Amino acid sequence: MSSKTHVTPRLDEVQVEHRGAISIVRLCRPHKRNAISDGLIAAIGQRFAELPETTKAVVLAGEGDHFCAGLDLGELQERDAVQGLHHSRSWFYILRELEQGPVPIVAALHGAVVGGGLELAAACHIRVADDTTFFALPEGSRGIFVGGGGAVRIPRLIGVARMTDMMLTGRVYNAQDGERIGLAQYLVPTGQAFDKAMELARQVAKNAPMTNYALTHALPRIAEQPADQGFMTEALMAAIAQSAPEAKERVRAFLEGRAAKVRKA
Ligand code: 1HE
Repeated sequence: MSSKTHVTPRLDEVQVEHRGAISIVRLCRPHKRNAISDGLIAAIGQRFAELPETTKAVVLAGEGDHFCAGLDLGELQERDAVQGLHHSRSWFYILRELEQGPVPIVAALHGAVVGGGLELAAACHIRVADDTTFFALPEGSRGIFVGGGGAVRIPRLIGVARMTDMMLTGRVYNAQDGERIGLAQYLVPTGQAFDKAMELARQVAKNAPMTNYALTHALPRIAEQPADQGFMTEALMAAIAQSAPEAKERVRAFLEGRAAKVRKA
């Protein structure tokens, strides 16, 4: 974390468990509703940086009744402008490492997914919400602004107009409406977000590694490029992916009737 090397990661507040090819990263600060302190964001960065090569997908979850209450507002009070700039940059650095990291991340959401908690979720690749989930950006009412990459990532999910409304008016989206507008791709009954996220992560882990690499590294960049450059990057990525021996074998398996067909949903 370039500008915040003095921060001691609170590794006790971000626990990791490995289940085969899936690693579970869990925010464990439930008494503060998983509010993200400097030590907690540093620990998230360290936990992801230390994932073993055997990890093929991650489920990110929160302990307690809420996924994450956002920035630890207690620490905000002590920061001046320059420290605030470095603080924001440290979030960008860490969340970019998640978004463009080695493996896809499935966020299992429940309860509050607010402020920096929504920014964290937005850096993940798939979001699964259960019925208890609610989404908000209370920064507006706290007199501040997003600062963890939300101004870039959240409009990509829901559009500038909806994010502007959320911050101007304090609008809270419930789970159903959150899924409808694109804050989550999946909506499941209460208490089932983690299991659904695990199921999806297992599916993701079965993909050819180059496909997952293309989705975590190439797609976010292509989406930011002007169309003409994006088409070229896409073509280059496609050429690399299809030339991998694993891609050839998977296509052969389908042609020989050994692979699953796409079934009607
Ligand atoms: C906190 C935080 C926090 C809880 N920073 N301490 N985020 C917010 O503005 C959301 C603020 N939090 C809430 O609205 C509510 O706490 C919740 C809806 C998330 C949960 O409500 P509830 O009733 O379950 O819990 P609680 O009683 O409000 O909170 C329990 C404790 O957690 C309490 O501390 P305690 O010592 O009195 O027990 C709260 O003070 C503490 N707590 N949330 C610090 N956020 C990169 S920039 C991002 C900018 C932002 O994220 S701004 C939005 C911040």
